[in-house]
Amino acid sequence: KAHPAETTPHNSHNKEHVKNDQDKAVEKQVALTSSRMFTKEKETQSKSKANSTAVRNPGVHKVLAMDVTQSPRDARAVGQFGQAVIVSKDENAEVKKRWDEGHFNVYLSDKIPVDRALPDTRPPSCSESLVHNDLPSTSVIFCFVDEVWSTLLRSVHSVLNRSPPHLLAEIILVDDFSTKDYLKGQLDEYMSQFPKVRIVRLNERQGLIRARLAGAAVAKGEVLTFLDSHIECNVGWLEPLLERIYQDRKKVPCPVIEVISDKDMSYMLVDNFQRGIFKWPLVFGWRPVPEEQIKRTKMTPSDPIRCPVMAGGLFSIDKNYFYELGAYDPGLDVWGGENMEISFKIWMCGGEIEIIPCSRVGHIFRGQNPYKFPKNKQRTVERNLARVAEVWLDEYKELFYGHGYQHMLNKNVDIGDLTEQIQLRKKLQCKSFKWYLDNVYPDMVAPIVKAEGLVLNVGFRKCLELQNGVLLFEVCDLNKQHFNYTWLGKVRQQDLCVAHFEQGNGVQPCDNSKPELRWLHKTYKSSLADHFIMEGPSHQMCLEAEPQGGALYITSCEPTNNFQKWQFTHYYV
Ligand code: LR7
Ligand code: MN
Repeated sequence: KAHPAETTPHNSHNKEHVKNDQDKAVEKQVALTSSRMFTKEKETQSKSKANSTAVRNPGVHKVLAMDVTQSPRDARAVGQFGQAVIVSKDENAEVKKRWDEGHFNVYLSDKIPVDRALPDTRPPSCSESLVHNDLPSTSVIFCFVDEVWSTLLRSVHSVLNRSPPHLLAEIILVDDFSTKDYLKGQLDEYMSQFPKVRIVRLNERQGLIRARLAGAAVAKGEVLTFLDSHIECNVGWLEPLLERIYQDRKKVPCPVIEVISDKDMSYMLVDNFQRGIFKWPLVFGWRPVPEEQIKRTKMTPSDPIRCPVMAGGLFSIDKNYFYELGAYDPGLDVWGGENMEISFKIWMCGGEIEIIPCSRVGHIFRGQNPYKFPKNKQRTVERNLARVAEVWLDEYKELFYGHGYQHMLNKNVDIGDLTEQIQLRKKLQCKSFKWYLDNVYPDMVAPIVKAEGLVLNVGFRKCLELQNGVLLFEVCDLNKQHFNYTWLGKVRQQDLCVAHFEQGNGVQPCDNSKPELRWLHKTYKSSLADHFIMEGPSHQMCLEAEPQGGALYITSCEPTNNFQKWQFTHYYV
């Protein structure tokens, strides 16, 4: 399918749009910077239209820095240009009182103009970089539950004021069943002055994932841009994102997420070359791009940054591509994990996630969610993550469960039906998680097992062996005594696992939900580090080789007993 921008003539989506002064100013600026190049550009483009992935020509006009707030309405108001605001001592009680409404300084937010100016924090070359005239239009989707009034307004105004009108199809506010009255009639009334703003109301709490899906379902723009409801888009934020999608519809660009202080509401610049990553068990984090890579690829501060995982809240995506990818797993509840899901899906199924340094958006980072979770927060998030792990992680899902989510494998934990998600991955012929690690996130250390090789007894230098489904203790022989020590504590040879002895002959078919196959070894930080410890209901027991060297038995643990000490040939953690 062709890119929407190729089939839709410039501005056709925008028929009803009434021209205002800002529009005219934009047109003038575009005309000035591109009048001569435009015809030529059009010709060359039509030649390459057949192939939508072909790298396009550079753009034709400079990014529009059409920021009306640069000469603010009220220059003396607090917080202008993203300055920190110090509240006087006698206001502290009020600050405290209102803090929990949003888990940030709500009192202060209410004092700062909803259209305050921001410092232009882009790398200097960004204002010179060129973008195309016929970029796709976007629907901006904010979903929110019980968002603070002034913050929600500031988010919306920042989009209205700093987006070229011809590229902003609409702003969709999805109210995820808020309980606050001001988010009803008062919000409708306020927003009615902006023809581009639409409000969608959900009649039960869906959580941010399904709320975003509800917004996307009614969006008219060619691109979807998702934003949190407590952000401020900075100068020139939109065009660099859309330009990237215009170049390649499978690119999913994210702005640099800058920090709006939860305490003094100041707008803070973040370090260059940061990318989104995850650590086990699927915990999102920021890490600098490896120094070596910056040098090798001669990266400059304005170059797009390939990003293994997105933070989740702020990105643009071609609408058709979003649906080709099956959008979000609608089985994800309330909050959490959807950023992992969409990131793995994008990379493994042929797309790319990038941070675009020329696009910058501030976000209020809060210590706590200011809204209630319909069910327990931890259980909601871990259920979401387990869904993602089951669908996308292949054999690496053991690393996820092995980092603190062992209990999720319990047969009575219900993570819902995954049939459709698994089918989708097949249908899209997505690559393996191993491919993702090797190609997208090669600096991630992810050994598939904790240890492997022979399992040698320190006291009596013989090894564990499985023979006809029985656990034996024999002269070491690498050909037949190779075991894995897995993230879930299994001592495994192919499909067989060493079992706690009371449970039979010491060997059982491996099954991650069986606690009787779990042995603590090595990572267990105690004097028993190299023992195989079997945890009983009230005590610990250890695997021991009989001093004469024939038999194995289970007995109470003794830290200094060498006949209870076992070593794998290789350890990876
Ligand atoms: O049930 C809900 N319904 C909603 O509509 C819960 C939340 N929401 C709304 C909420 O009002 C807000 O606008 O969804 C948006 C995101 O919720 P936040 O602001 O509580 O999330 P966060 O900023 O703490 O968390 C990050 O991770 C989330 C995981 O599900 C989402 O992906 C958020 O969008 C994401 N935020 C960012 O990426 C901003 C940068 C944070 C970082 C790192
Ligand atoms: Mn947020």
